[in-house]
Amino acid sequence: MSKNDLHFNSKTIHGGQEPDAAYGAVMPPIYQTSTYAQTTPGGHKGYEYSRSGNPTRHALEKSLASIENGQYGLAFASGLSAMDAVIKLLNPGDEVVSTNDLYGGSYRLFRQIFEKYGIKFHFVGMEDVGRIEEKINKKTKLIWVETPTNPMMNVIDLKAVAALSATHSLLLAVDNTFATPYLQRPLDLGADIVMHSATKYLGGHSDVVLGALIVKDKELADKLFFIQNASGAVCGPMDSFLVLRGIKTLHVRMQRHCENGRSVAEYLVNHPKIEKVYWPGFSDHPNHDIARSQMTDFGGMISFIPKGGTYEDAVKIVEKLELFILAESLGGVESLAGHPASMTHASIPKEEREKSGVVDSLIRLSVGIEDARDLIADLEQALA
Ligand code: P1T
Repeated sequence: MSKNDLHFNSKTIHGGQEPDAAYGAVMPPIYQTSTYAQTTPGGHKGYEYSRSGNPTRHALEKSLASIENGQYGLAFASGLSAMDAVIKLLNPGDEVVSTNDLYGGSYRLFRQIFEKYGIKFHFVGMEDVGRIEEKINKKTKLIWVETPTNPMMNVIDLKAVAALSATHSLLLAVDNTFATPYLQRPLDLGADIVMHSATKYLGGHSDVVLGALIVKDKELADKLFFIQNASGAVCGPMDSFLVLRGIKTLHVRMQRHCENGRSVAEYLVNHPKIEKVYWPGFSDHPNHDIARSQMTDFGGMISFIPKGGTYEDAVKIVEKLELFILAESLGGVESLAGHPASMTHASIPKEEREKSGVVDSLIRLSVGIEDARDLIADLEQALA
């Protein structure tokens, strides 16, 4: 039986995994070593230096490839360092078309690091795929998509973007952090590269920072492996172990995140003090049909705006929440609340961020896997 032919809920546990060769350990040992003994120069057992390769990281990389239906997985020190490796595929003068609504740190990496090296970024609302085409010219090399977007929960039609990308012979990279492969598998829809902040749902327990890339194509994988080793932003063995352990329960956690997400979204949308709730599971969400067709459920990320909301109103609510912890990040077992304008998206200029809807009164929730009744009770008291 090939472990790569298993159903998703088995691949999370077995995909790419074998008991450890030395003693049959079912979980790979944390190979906490920087280097490996050689019998003669070049005479080693497959590993020579832990920046280039480490057995614990390798076990994680094989799991990542398996759950995203890819061939090659690469694990990095953080989500941003995984993105950094993708942009290093490009050369000065190249152009990128990116989602306009995306994690503030991704925007900062593009604008404040890579623009200095002569790479140009266009930010467009990709709900209308035609807007991407308007920005494509001879210098365009890459389309960068985040879907669902952080924090506005727009859903982008990956098949349509992949078709456009193929027509123009571009690379298509998809940040699959919010959805995870439990909900959507971009490589199956035509993407070339899947990226994760594994810090979030893949790790799942708010105890590790790690990033990932997954690809199918050998030539592309080789270029990325070269950058991973040459630039050196690798994750350590302990962090690799933690994410590998997290992935083993991804499917059960995601199921509950989705159920609780639905309960919280439906509670909020019926609340008299709430102006607007952004969650792709609502039938009147502008991209609901695409969400239904490319995702298996709608996830546990929700943003909302209180009625007549100001910056102060939003701050008052997040400060009053008790079970929802006010914190950056998302995707852990515990529920978190965030204020994007002052936290995760503060590095995007106000004018730019408001164009995509990230107003001062917006609140973002990462709905955890607690009992939904307790989460709703917490929101009830905070909104009272
Ligand atoms: O934090 P890091 O592991 O480097 O990943 C960056 C990143 C990339 N892409 C998306 C969609 C993300 O949400 C993130 C990190 N986001 C947060 C910390 C946040 O609270 O939104």
